[in-house]
Amino acid sequence: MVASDQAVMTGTQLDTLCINTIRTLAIDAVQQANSGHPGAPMGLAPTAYCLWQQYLRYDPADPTWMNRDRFVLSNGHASMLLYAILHLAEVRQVDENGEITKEHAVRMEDIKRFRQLGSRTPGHPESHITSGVETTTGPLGQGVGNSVGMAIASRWMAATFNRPGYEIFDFNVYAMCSDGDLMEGIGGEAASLAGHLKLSNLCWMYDHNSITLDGPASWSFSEDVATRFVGYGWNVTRVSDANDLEMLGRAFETFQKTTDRPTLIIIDSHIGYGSPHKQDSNTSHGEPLGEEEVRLVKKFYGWPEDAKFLVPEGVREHFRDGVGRRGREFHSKWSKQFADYSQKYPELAEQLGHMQNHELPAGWDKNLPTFPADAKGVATRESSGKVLNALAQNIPWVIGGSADLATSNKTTLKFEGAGDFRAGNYAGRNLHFGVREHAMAASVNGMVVSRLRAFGATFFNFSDYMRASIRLAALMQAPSIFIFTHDSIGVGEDGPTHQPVEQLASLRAMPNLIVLRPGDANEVVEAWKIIAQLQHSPAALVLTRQNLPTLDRTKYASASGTAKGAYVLADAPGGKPELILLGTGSELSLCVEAYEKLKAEGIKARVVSMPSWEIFDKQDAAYQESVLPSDVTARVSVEMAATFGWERYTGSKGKNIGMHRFGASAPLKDLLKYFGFTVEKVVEAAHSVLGK
Ligand SMILES: Cc1ncc(C[n+]2csc(CCOP(=O)(O)OP(=O)(O)O)c2C)c(N)n1
Ligand SMILES: [Mg+2]
Repeated sequence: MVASDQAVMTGTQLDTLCINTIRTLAIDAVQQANSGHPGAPMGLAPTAYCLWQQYLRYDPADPTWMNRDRFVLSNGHASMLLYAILHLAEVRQVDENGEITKEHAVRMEDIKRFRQLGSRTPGHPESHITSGVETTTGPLGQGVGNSVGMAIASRWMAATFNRPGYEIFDFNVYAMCSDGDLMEGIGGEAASLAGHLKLSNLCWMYDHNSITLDGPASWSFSEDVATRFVGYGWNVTRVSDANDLEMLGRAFETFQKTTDRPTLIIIDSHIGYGSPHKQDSNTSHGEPLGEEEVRLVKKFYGWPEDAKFLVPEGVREHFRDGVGRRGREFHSKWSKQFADYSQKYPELAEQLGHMQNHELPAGWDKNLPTFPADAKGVATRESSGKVLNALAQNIPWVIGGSADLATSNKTTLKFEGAGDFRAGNYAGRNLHFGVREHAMAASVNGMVVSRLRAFGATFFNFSDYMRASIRLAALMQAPSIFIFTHDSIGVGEDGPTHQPVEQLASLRAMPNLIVLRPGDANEVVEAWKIIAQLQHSPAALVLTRQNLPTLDRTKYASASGTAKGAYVLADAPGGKPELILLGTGSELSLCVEAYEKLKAEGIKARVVSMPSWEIFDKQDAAYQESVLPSDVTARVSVEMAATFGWERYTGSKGKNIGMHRFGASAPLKDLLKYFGFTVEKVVEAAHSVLGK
């Protein structure tokens, strides 16, 4: 081992003590849980300590402070690093109502119960569980993706809310990441986007420890990361010894002085620093050290070998005196300024208040369009674009864009002043994500946890590229908005590579995601109203490319039923059907046509429009029974997608018309016929379930 490996360099003894406290807390927690990764926290402790103690503008007494710097642990497997820091910095827990409690977010008992049921220290950081955790991480690459969205949010909020003499927003975003984060495609997409947007408020700290789970990183990762990031337009700097606090400090200062580019700090570190037996071996390091090794490591750190979960005297005080005091000072200065600002700009302050709580401003639903009955109709992507434009005018913090398909997705905000978000024009509300679906979704999540209502759009088929980020939005209860158009074989000539089949079923299987597939323009309006009001769930809005008739709502039920997820659109006389047709999206009008035919035949049919399974499933049993009476077992669902799951609503005696293979490249009308999405086929299925 070289000399510099022996101890924390250039700091005081107290610095060393604090750093080794972080390390040993991580070691002990992982050992006690008999599960987790101690190595990364050990190697990264000096970096995290240096950042939090000296540079991060963060008030542990208020983890909801709007202008706090953000710290993201993208290498979420190093969760104990974050928990130890949150514990030592005494970050407070915030309750479900957004109120700050007297409790610490991570108490010693939580550290002792690392990875146990109900603790605030789950295996990977989860932002809805532990205050101070800015975003949920673990799937590598997501956190760095989120950090780009947070940096966008900081820039947008500054450009939108700051006023001369009132720098209300100028927060920086720091993301720690590992080899895995930079190997992942999303890491590259996110870095490319951040460089393009010149987000100089963004700093990634790359733990260059030359090792991954399977063995040396060189087995699978040999590119020149520095050169790659220079190519992305980043400022790249290097800290050749992760234990050198002075060098780390200089790197953070370089970041803070850089005003035209994001900064990557490459930090050369040793995994499991201080664990000589492990660090040279190729065995997995993602596991507890073992009791014997723990003792050796503690000895190496000059720690009492038998002490467990030890926080030596002076350590907490030192944190209070460092990040605690600095944070309090920054925050109180800011609060004074914000009080003045609120006097001078009450409207803006009010907006920020709503934003902070994911609340809607008064008049959020004014001027929403309504669509007259029209047999030729309009594509739901088209009506959605109109509603989105109205909503975004009413809710000034709705921003977003598409992954290079804005013209197709109809997501462009066209009203006066909407503008484009670009390097140099950070007030713009139209984001251009480029062909980077995954980073788009992750950065939308980053904006949403920064309290914007951000949206991202692409073709429905490419939702697969975003799935990992959609899942995290759902898990962390972030009301991100995902807009998907071209939702079926209705795409036509582009063919099966572009025609979604299984995406609806797969998104419906995701907990806490609200999937909405409105059946006509007026259902689109209602769907958007639902989305606007979501506070703890993301939404996937699934829309057509092709025109759909706008149903005559004087003849059929009002689209307001959409609010219940499913509703009776057309009914049998006396509300006593013998048959139920269920449809969503573009197949709704097909059900209506079939209904009219069946009616003419004297068959008592009902049409149920079912734009959202999730919302319908939340209704009480009486409502569900009123829509789908259990004694009516003759049921047919129609949806141009995999039928997987529809049995739940159509039962064992029902029939499901849908897609049982990939689509094909052909004009839409030929596909509809070929795959059986015709009135005749629906009528035929109806006869069959009725035994006629
Ligand atoms: C998307 C994803 N794939 C795989 C994993 C499982 N995993 C956890 S850590 C890790 C790699 C560890 O190597 P590195 O990223 O260099 O982190 P280090 O061990 O050096 O801290 C892997 C593959 C994951 N968390 N996320
Ligand atoms: Mg590594």
